[in-house]
Amino acid sequence: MDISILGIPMDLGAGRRGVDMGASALRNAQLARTLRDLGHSVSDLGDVGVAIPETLDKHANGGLVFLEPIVDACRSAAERIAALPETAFPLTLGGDHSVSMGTVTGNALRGAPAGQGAGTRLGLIWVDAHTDYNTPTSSPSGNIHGMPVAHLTGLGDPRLTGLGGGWHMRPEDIVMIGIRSVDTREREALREAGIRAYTMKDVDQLGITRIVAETLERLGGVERLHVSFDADALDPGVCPGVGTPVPGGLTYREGHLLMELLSESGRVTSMDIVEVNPILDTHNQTAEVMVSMAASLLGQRIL
Ligand code: DIR
Ligand code: MN
Ligand code: MN
Ligand code: MN
Repeated sequence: MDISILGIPMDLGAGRRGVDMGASALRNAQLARTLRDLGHSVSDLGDVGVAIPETLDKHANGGLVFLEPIVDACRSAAERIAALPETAFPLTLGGDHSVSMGTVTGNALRGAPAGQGAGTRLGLIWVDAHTDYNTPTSSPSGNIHGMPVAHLTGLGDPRLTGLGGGWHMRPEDIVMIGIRSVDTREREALREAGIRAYTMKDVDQLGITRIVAETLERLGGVERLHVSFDADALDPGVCPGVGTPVPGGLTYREGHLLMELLSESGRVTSMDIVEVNPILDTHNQTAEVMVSMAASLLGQRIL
């Protein structure tokens, strides 16, 4: 495969500093070499430009912290990804999870005809402890990294929902896995939208194998399939370098089995790795684990 790595070193959407260094930590953990060793051709496109928080007025936009620079970074990421050749596999590195408003949009717009609402039908597998389905009005924290999925479906601030020029995700094309932290109003909105979310209880009860089978069946009709992997989906013992750790997460093997089965399906066309925070990590363990997850999704096998 032709893999295109793109970094979005942004921590403007998170409550704690340091995820802007995640892309660098993943590169340092031998991401490109690991994927080349699997036989892929890998090109690193470098980073999208992101504003430095210390140079900005935090509340320039009535309440929504750092909204404008987040929109700018997401737009740059979307444009870069949308312009990639059809055959490329974009592997995007955050950054906090608000970068996925740009990456998912860019992937949906690849090869799409120009025009209002244009875009391919993209399936989204959101691997996360959180559902990230807050809007500016429902969010208890005000942090935009808790809001990307809602904005991708068209709910929330028009500057963020407008990134796709009228294109939005269909809620029925979204599946979440690893969920164990949902805010009250977020829960109501998720139910209303009809998004399929597999909680950690579902992982315990059904197992990853059945969850992947159901997910691939549900997303049978999509043209592209994007995996957005928040490092906090994995248990904090496995990935300690995250800003919002929640106990009771996916084990190391559950994470790998999920990636291995998705890889075997041959249907995944792009991936994000987000929320790796080297400041909070121990010896780059979280970046190393996330590189191994990408390797499993991109064809690494035990035998
Ligand atoms: C919480 C935490 N639901 C919020 N979200 C996080 O701030 O909206 N998402 N940490 O990754
Ligand atoms: Mn997230
Ligand atoms: Mn999360
Ligand atoms: Mn987050």
